[in-house]
Amino acid sequence: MNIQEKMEKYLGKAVSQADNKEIYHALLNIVQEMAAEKERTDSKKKVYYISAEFLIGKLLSNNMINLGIYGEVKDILEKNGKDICEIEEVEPEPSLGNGGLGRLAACFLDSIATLGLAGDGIGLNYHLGLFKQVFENNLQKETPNPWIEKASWLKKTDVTYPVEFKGLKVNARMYDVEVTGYNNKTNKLHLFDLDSVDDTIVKDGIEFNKEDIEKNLTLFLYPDDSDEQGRLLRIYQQYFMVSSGAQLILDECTAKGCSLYDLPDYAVIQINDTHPTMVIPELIRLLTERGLDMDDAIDVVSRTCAYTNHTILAEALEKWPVYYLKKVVPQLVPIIEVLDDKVRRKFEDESVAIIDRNDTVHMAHIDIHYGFSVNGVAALHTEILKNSELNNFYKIYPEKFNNKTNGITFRRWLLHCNPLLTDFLDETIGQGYKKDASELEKLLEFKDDEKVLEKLLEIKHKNKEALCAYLKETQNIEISPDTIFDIQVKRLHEYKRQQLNALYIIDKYLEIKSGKIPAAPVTAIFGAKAAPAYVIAKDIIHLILCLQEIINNDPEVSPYLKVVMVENYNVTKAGKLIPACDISEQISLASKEASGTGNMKFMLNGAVTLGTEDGANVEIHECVGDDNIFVFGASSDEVIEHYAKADYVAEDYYEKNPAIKAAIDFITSDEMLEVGCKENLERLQKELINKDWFMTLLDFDSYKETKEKALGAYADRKEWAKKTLVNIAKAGFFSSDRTIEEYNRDIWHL
Ligand code: 26Q
Repeated sequence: MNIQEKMEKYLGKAVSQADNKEIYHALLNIVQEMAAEKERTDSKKKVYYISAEFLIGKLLSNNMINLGIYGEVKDILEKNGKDICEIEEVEPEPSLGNGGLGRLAACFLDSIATLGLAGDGIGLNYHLGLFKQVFENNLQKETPNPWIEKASWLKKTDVTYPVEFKGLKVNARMYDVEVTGYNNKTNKLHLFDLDSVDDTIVKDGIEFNKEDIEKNLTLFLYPDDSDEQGRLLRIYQQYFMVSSGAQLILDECTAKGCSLYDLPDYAVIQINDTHPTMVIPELIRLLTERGLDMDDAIDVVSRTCAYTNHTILAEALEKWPVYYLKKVVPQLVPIIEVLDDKVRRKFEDESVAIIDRNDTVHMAHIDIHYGFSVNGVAALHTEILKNSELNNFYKIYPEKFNNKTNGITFRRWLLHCNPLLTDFLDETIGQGYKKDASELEKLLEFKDDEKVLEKLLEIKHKNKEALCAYLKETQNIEISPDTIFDIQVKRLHEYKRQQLNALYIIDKYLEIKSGKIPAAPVTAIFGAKAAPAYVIAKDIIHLILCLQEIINNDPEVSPYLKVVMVENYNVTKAGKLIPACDISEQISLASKEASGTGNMKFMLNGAVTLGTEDGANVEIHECVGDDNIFVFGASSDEVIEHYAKADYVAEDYYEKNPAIKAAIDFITSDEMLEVGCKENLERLQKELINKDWFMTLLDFDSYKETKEKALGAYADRKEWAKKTLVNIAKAGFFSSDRTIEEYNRDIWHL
């Protein structure tokens, strides 16, 4: 049966007679069947990528691309008067991640399957995912994001595991999502859930009873942790995930005939940040229950687990008071005490202890002592871990530390989101780059080919037109594709410095008002969710929304400058924004962004980076050279020194730099107070003058100067097109296929 016949059999009618929803369900069904036929059965050793987040995005089109039927389906639909893009709209987006870390896990699953490696994901099936963001009165409001429908990518299985908390026994049920490889076998993402979870306990936004664990356990991703109840719930979630995961791993290995002593020959567990760290004591517990003595169990687990660090922000490193663990998972406490005791016997250095003097458990320390590999996610990040943040550990275990610079899957971030560019690359350099991303460099031969350069500009313009239409339809905002699209999309965090971009916008607005007309009109586009309890982050969103209202409605300014804050930024929206970008804003305070992966997506789609020497920006700079990136700001060494000396005083910059003063004063100007909330705006203003922990003002002048250079360079269309071309050509290194090959070569040995 061909695909059209299959569709019609499922539909019970002609494709032309079916509506978009019916067609989506037919395709979902067919794709799931095809994916299942390619399931892998044949491996001894497997990697288990365990993560509290998998930001997989919509799956239909990507699965069809990977199964090699996308083109055929698109044609069938077209012949029957249907549009694949409209079918895509029907699919809800699972929001099972916050941002980079979750999206990385999704890209990795794609690459593991594409490279034909045996590797499954283990995570949680959050019913309402991360909240959905809506804007009301220029403020972020949070609402639930229900994404699970009767027919979805989730396949309910009969596999269940008992999980025990203090005073509560539950059964975890496993759901599976097929992970298709590009022209290759299918792996699985196992998501654990609890049958008794009840969505109806959510009231008023995202409020719910945090104590009713049987009803709330997998309701939301990372529920608000601003109070103790929220933090305890996080521990419930984490333990639920790792206990079910550990039981699954042991079951699969023993089914393959593995003796528990040989676990490392059958399984490697990649721990995605510290959120799944309890898998270490839990596995030790399960192994001792199954007959190993403690020392053997510790040895086996230590040779099975590997840890990836994604942050150097102290406040993001997980530390749990022992009494929290005693309240939720008392069975792990004696094991963690043994782990701590062994460390204390071996090392005098208090800073490497697992349980500190305040009876707090440092989760990362468990991973480092009792895992065999510790990796950072970009070259600079790994160096900072080795030389400062984790230096005391590096001195003990230099052989464990290694770098794995992040990557992105080109299937989603080029083939799917930018078909125009993909087709043009196919015509120009052949299709080899789809399997071997380094072949993108063939594009460099065309650096002086006028036709190729013109074509790249034309594709970008078309993608900008498509974004304009989308923003008009979804947010009723009108922008022009003939302006420079300057885009900053990522989670809202002070260290990412959306506020620096906002101050620049205010500065520009004030210049235009005073009669200084910019050479080229700019559209500044933002997209960002803020954690519900992160007050200053929400104030920054408020600032941007107020600027949007003021600037876009000012006829003196809006011909030259517009501001767009995209609502509910997610994977789907990323797919529409990134191909349309001219300037990619990657402006974190140097040393703070572990890697970044948005930076790579923009580069691959021909945007030019405006960025600090931070995270993977450093490697992007090395790849494209000085002429094809705009770099500014203090270096990571300088920043680290400022923190060490505590000599950065924001107020000095405010007092001594008139442009900075004017921009910051504007935050509480009459215009702003007319559209915004006094309390929020004053709080943000005070924060910037008196604290500014992430040194926004330190880099203001250098940002402004470099941004002007970038905007100026855009005017020479041919030279700009060359920069675009070099960025695309050099993006091959940032394929997650390369990253996964390195994980396998150095850590997993599958
Ligand atoms: C921890 C404890 C308590 C509450 C929340 C958390 C928590 C939740 C999510 C801590 C961190 C996260 C997510 C982190 C994250 O997304 N990190 C990003 O990882 C990317 C992939 O490696 C990097 O590219 C980014 O630089 C890094 O910020």
